[in-house]
Amino acid sequence: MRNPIQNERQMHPAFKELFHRYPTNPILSIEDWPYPANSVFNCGAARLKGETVLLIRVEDLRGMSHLTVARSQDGISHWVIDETPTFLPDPENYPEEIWGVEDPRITYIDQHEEYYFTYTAYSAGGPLVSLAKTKDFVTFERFGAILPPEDKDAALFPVCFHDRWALLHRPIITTPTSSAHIWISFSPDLIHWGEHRILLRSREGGWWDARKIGLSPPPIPTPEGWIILYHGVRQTGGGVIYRLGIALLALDDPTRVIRRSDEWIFGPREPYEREGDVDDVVFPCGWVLDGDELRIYYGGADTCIALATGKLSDILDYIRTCPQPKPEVGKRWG
Ligand code: BMA
Repeated sequence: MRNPIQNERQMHPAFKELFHRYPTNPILSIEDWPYPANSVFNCGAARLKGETVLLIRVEDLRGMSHLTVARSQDGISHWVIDETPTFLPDPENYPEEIWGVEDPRITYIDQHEEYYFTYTAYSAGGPLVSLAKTKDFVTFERFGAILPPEDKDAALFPVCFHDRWALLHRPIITTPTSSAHIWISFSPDLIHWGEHRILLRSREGGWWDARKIGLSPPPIPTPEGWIILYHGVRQTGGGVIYRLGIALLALDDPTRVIRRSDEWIFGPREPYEREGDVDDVVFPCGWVLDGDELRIYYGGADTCIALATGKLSDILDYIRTCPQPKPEVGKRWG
């Protein structure tokens, strides 16, 4: 058990919070579940017919994950949770799902009038990126594995760039330094992916996002560019800390990073983020934009689901003050 004083750590009053935690967080936890399971956490989010739909990672009592849908009118309370698992692993037809399905990220594709979601399939060879689609979060169509292991933290852009779809994802490169960066790849049909390149690098040394970063929710378009939120993983003597940073990509060319925050903008602070199955983790896979309000749904300590809200206009004001990273041209792959 941690020292409770540590759990109540507050930021300096001069620190301007971009995201405010919902006061009665967590908004969903295992106590709310209609069937026995271990934990509910990282979830994708979407709006469907005026409701907020969460596609939630549920870890069962064997340790393997499936996805279950919860719906709410206000996106905060009175969640109606499917009585049984909504999207179970299907290892007979999709052997890559043998150890479960995890961490969905949902993108509504206007052109197809359907929700596509990437998720992590936990294969015997490691995690990889799979894709499925749905119109209603009741019936689903799988496309199977779209990228081989080890790769995860993937999300689609909702539009094409010069007739090609774009995907952000995070392969692991096994080198002596074992770096893990965010990559971007392109596809003519959402199934076959190529033109791979590194988009955003994990930093080195003492940085909060040294060695390992990964995309959090799918990119959001704004007149100034695509906003991406990503998690950075800091390895410490006491374990890992998952925090969030932000970046802006050019609207017409998502391979171009315009801004990237040096500092993290959100990190574990409250007890439900600091203590759980995996301590010190905030892990959003979904967000919903409603006017100027951005609602972020995140897993707390791999144990519950919490909500934080921010203003898109404040986030853009902040991003404009962030440094412009050097272009990737000529840098090594790794
Ligand atoms: C990452 C993913 C997430 C998880 C996080 C912290 O690698 O597996 O699903 O929330 O680790 O344990």
